[in-house]
Amino acid sequence: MSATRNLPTELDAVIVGAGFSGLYQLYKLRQLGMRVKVVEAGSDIGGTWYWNRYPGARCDVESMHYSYSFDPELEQEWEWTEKYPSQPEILAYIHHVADRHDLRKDVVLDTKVTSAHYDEDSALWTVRTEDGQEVGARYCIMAVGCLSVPKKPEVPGLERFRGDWYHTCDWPESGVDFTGRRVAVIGTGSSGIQAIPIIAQQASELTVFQRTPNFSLPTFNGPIDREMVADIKSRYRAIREESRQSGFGIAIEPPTRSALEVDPGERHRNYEERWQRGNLTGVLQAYTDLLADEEANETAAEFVRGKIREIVDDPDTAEKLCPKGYAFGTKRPCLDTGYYETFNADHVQLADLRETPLVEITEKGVRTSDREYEVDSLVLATGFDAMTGALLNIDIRGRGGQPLREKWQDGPALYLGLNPAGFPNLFTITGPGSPSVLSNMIVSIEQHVEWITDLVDHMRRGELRTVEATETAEKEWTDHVREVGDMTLYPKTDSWYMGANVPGKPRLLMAYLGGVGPYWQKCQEVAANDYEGFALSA
Ligand code: N01
Repeated sequence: MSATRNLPTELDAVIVGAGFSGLYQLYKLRQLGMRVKVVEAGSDIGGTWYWNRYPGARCDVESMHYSYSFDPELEQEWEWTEKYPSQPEILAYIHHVADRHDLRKDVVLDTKVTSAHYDEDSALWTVRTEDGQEVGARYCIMAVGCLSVPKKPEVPGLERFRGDWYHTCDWPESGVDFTGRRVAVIGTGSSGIQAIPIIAQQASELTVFQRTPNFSLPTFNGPIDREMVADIKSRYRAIREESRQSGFGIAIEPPTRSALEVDPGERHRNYEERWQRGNLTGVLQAYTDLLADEEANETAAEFVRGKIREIVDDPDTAEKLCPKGYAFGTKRPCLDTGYYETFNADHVQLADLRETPLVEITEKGVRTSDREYEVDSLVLATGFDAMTGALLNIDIRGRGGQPLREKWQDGPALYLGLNPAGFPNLFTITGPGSPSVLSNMIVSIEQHVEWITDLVDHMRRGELRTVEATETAEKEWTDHVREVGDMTLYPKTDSWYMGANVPGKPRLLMAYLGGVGPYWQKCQEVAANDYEGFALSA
């Protein structure tokens, strides 16, 4: 635990959020000898992995690739136990890193940042917290996470419900035992799909309320393969570097052929072999055009549907679970352990909200257009106000007092996904306009933190006071992000990547699809060219 909940009144930098990104940023800025604190709303460190404690929570990047690379001894010493790391194991890892580098002493917990205002005369940020504290700092770094503001379903009545209810991303630390209870789960994204099989093992009855069926692939999770671990550890440096240069932040052999130039039999065998790998990139990266061409995509989508029809006994349920009408991969695909199989159990039923929409939550349960489902417990797996939600929840004001909310009313605009013009010395880690959620997050986090740290070091050495993106650079980059996105199928699908899950939110692709490697190269070029596109002043 941190020593105190009190912030000093002056710092060199304030970091908001104590997840993977905030903790690493603290480590790096402390190396520069700066006075830094991390301010965290939660009661402990861990960010996403602190809050998302729902049953079955697990990362869908393999353990050996979902860890920091900055500490070579740590990566040799740490032993993951499973192919995919569970939430408790990732949290234990984060705690281990914090202890190893004595990070906790500079983390202020249970303290929510409510505003960050820039003062042009002093060139300082004033950061205020819900409990009335105020701190001035040269730099303000938003490490607030991309998926940290929960979204509830837009239906009335939750306050009337007499049973107990939970959102997957704010789960009780003591856990929940559903034994003998009638449970409803609303939402079939990654969180719902991971939680449902575990809840089904406990509940006496489980009803899954599905609006949009999702594509989900099996993890084939299990004890980690020790030979593979030894092999990776023997060449970790090279693998990390390859990941940094790759498309999605995980080194894989890139595809070379179109799905449409391959004979259907061979294509099926290829998909089958990749399905058995139990990862996200296998099937999705089988061919060059799966995320760019509808016809090519349909071959993979139909392969997955075939699997669903094989696994689920009841043909009617299987058909309802089959995703249709959008391209495979353009809504975040899921990895599961026994998800489709769960629907073969007699006490599990699927309520298709496309046929009978959700109307309200009642005192006793959930009402759809055709009936009321009485339940004891309700689980909301309804997702997040992604990418911009956590930033816009804070009253951030830049030059001339301009609110970030006003600047972004038509959607987020930042240069390189790192800094919005008009907001000097404010940085976002894995912000909109960077590869972010369309990459292995830890790889992208490390890139951003290191780039920001180098820039701050450059500023200090040159006795410079402010750095901010120019309007021109910001516009060119934002246009580029959109153009690259438009070359893919992503913008055609209503997804949280597009902001489409939150009513009224501007609809645009918020992550950069140009690839982790090319993006990183661009960031390095910008730095090498005297921070081209940024205005630096003394
Ligand atoms: O949220 P989601 P999530 N009525 O937005 C439904 C990461 N993550 O928490 O699709 C009825 O994906 C909504 O339906 P629809 C990962 O990046 C990673 O599951 O909008 N239904 C959808 O089914 C992931 O993508 C991991 O039609 C409503 C569901 O709720 C991201 O977090 C694990 C509704 C929300 O799905 C978010 O995942 C978990 C309404 N009014 C999460 N509103 C791993 O690493 C929403 N829904 C494995």
